[in-house]
Amino acid sequence: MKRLLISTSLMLAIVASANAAADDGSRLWLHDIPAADAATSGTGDTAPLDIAFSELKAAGLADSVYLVRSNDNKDLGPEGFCITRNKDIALINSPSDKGLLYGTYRYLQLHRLGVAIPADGISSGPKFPRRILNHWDNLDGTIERGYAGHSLWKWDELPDSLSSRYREYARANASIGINGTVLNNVNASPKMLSTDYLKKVAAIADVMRPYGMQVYLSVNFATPMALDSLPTADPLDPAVAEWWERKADEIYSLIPDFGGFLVKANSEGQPGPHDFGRTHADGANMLARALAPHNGIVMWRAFVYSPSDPDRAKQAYLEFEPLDGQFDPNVIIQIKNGPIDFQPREPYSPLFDGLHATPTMAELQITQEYLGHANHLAYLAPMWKEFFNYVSPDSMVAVAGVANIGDDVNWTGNPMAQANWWAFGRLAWDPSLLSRDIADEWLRLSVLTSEPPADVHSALVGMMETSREDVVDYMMPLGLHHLFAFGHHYGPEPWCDIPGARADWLPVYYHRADSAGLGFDRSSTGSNASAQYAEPFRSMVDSISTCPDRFLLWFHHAPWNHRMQSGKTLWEELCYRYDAGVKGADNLLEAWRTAAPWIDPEIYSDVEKRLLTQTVDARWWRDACLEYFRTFSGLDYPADIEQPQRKLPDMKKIDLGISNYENPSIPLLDSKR
Ligand code: GCW
Repeated sequence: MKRLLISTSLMLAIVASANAAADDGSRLWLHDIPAADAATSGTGDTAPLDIAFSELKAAGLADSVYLVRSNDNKDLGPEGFCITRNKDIALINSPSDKGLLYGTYRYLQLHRLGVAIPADGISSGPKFPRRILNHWDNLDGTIERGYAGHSLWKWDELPDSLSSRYREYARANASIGINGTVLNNVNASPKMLSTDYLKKVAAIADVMRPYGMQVYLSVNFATPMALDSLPTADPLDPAVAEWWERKADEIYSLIPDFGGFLVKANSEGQPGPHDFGRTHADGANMLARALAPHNGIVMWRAFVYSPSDPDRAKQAYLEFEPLDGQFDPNVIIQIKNGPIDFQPREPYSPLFDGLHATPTMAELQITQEYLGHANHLAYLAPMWKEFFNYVSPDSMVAVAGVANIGDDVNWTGNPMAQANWWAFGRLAWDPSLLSRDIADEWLRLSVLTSEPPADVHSALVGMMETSREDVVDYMMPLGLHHLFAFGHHYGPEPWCDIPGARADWLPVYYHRADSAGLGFDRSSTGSNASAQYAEPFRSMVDSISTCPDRFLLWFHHAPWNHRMQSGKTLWEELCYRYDAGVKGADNLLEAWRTAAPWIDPEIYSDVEKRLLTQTVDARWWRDACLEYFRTFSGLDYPADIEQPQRKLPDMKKIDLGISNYENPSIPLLDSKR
């Protein structure tokens, strides 16, 4: 066993700094550990170890924690670690320096949480070798679907000037085990691969490296044409393949540990191999061959929906399943969790069932594009757990999360949305963790200034746990999806029908309300999307009598008087679901208010304002959807729900859609609360 024992003499007491000054949210879950003290100039192979020492030193634990590099726990993978205790000394043990860094951060978290290391120690290794953030950041500093300010990456200042936030970002990610970042939007500018920009990327990569983070880039498939005037980007043209090989050589000469490419091809107007009569496999493999000599990978997205079938939910499977087995080994197909697009609830994507001979990875969305942006609380760990319940993490080689991070002081706009960044990292490391434990730790490491009474604490955890389901209930319960106003994906416009727009961008395409009922028939009597799933899910959702209520209107056009599993009719259940969503939003606010004394005042009032907006928006959603669907059902509301307040003609007069794209908001009609 190779051993490396190090300790320093400094012994400081941990000082809870959270109470000392107003909290602007910038310190994330790393509160008590002063970032400046944990700075390191370390570069090269031992940099993660240098950082681990600095962190322990800054926390005053350098004397009581030993880092041991050993090969004893190989089955936890190269990044895994064990923490054991011998009297007053903690031993962190890993085969790699990166593993020691991860173990150190975990130890520091447990220490702050007051969790004692059990007698048999703690062993932990990451489920997915690649745990990656995807930034949809544009080179002009805007962020597609970003709600926390502008991009962190200051391209105009790079490479000469480095924002201090790059290191803070790397550190935050390392502290939760995230080991990769795609810096730019999948709607990628060809300029990203210009030499000038690659030097900027290299400067960022130098900051990420000591923290164990690899940098990746999204690439535009037609870059050789746009950047170097090649007449084609045909993947089977030798000159094109050679261009990419040279580009890869250039990238690796600047960034030796570059991770690889993420590609959105032939999707929403992006160029791709289909433009040249080639397949996704032709395109992906050509890039993969350019990267293979450098150990780089291609993450090829399956988010495609060329209208080859009248049901958009089927299209990714239709395009990719026939290509199974045709991809090079360093290609991973990156699949959104659901078949459409990050809706508040979707069934899992059947493409996970369709690819057997091709490595896959899940793309989850941390930014709340469809869950109330930075205004609404929606703690997403329960949603991701739900997904991993259907699709085994064992079937994937990596996981990506579309980041919710911008240059706002508190990183994520809504302070509570930091929990989703944290939760993504925690679940990417270990998808078997419980979402309530993840929430509990985050609350104690980030938001709470001192420990509240047990009932308050559990109300806070409870509010996080139910919040996503509340959003589903007041926006799109029972399998409804995409009822958003056109463009910004914030407010409801179930009636939205824009002449000339793609049908599958419009709510009426998805909900199909008529006097007979509601929902999209994707069963064998309809589009037969259910047939893309493996058994037993296929049969379960195909039959209206066994389809779970939560997916009913995704898979069936159900009659208004359909008997739900609850025993209520569809119409009644719909009304009660929207009502439950509104009540749920009220409860979130209530729970938050009970916790006020234990939360920093600045964060408290910021979140309170947002929760208030959420209660108003929830009612707007309920009113818009129920009033509109009632024009089809012709039925009355149950007497025991809070009755919708607004009338359809009034709501239709307010344009929540494309003309308010830049600054979506639902007018605060009811802010008296
Ligand atoms: O959800 C849709 C978004 C687009 C996004 C696209 C994608 C980056 O509305 O903004 O583009 O998905 O995932 O490619």
